Amino acid sequence: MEKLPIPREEQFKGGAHGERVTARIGSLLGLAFLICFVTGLLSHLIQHPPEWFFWPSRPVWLYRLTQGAHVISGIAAIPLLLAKLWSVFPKLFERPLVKSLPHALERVSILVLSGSAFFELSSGLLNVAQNYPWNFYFPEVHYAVAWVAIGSVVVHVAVKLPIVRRALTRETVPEEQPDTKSAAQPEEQPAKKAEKKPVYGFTRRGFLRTTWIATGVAVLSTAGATVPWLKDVSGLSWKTDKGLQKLPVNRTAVAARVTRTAVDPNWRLSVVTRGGTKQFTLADLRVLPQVSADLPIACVEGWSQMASWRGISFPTLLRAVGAEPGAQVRVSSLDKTGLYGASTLPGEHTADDLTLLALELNGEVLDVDHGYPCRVIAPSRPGVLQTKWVEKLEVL
Ligand SMILES: Nc1nc2c(c(=O)[nH]1)N[C@H]1C(S)=C(S)[C@@H](COP(=O)(O)O)O[C@H]1N2
Ligand SMILES: [Mo]
Repeated sequence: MEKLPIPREEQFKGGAHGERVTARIGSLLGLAFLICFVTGLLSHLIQHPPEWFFWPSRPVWLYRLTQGAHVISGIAAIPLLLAKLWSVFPKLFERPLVKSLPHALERVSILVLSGSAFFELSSGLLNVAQNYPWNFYFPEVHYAVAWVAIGSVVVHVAVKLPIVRRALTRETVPEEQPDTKSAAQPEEQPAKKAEKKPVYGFTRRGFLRTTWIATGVAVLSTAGATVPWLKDVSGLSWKTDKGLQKLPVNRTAVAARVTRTAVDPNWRLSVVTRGGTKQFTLADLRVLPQVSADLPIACVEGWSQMASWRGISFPTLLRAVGAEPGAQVRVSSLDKTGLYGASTLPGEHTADDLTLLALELNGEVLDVDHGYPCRVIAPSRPGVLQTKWVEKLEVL
């Protein structure tokens, strides 16, 4: 069989390839990755807090903001990554394959970088689509590979810094007017006059513009999952407010296998303190002082939405059992089969009057899918920690 000819690097002409394009797109991609990494790390720390970690309970939308930034920067990074890979695609056909040891290391590092970046973006995307075609526990792997990705980004940026600087300076300071800042400029190689390329496909500007537009469209069409005023724009948004009681349901009572236990008239809330255990019926809870609060659910799976909640504030509840607000509280659910059947409220949150054991949502008694008979709703917390179908609180 005849072999297909392998293309040569020089055969790729046109504006899509070249260091100026790569550097421009790369800078934005780097920024997107940085935002994604920092916000992802924050989310991880909130869910697995080490001793030294502190996360405030106010403003109530703080976690919603950081998680929204995580999803949006991740979505934006997808077209940017594809465009950047295409801009450097010819380098794949660079020959000889390996010129020297540093060159070999560089190529391997780029392989690791693209692989981990691609993995992070695609696994994140599948996660928001709530489609899990894998058999590993998503958050752990997504988190571990994030370190590989950010590490290789840092190495990559450090190695490419001279090229990036050269490419970006050439772009912003046209050769026609070298007098302006030239004194401050480091010595540059005489920049090659931009040669007129036989352009088929994209011009440089055209490719860049297409990249920015694709990125904008990707963001606008999905960001409505978390940005309220984009709800109507985002056709591809994965959650809407059409859900039960105007809030999406993340895991239903059927899925959590609590359909019977949640509506059992013998249900009691146990509150365990050092002094002993107190039990509350739903009627007992209803006669405690109730407060209302508008708080968002900000799901780590990429959607977030505001809702009106009503219930007993944690400080009130803790005082009712003789405990101090500000103590950590372990929350357990009737849901024993899932991964999110328990959570721990930090002291910062149990001292906050807006942290509720909610009985009502948007003016109605909680639907069983939203956590009836009662659930936790706390300000500035990831959705996974807003435990539904609560049966036990332990004051630690
Ligand atoms: N017991 C229990 N509580 C839970 C969950 C769960 O699976 N089990 N899912 C959590 C997640 S991931 C989210 S985003 C919120 C969603 O709340 P909602 O379904 O009422 O919108 O509930 C949280 N509480
Ligand atoms: Mo969630």
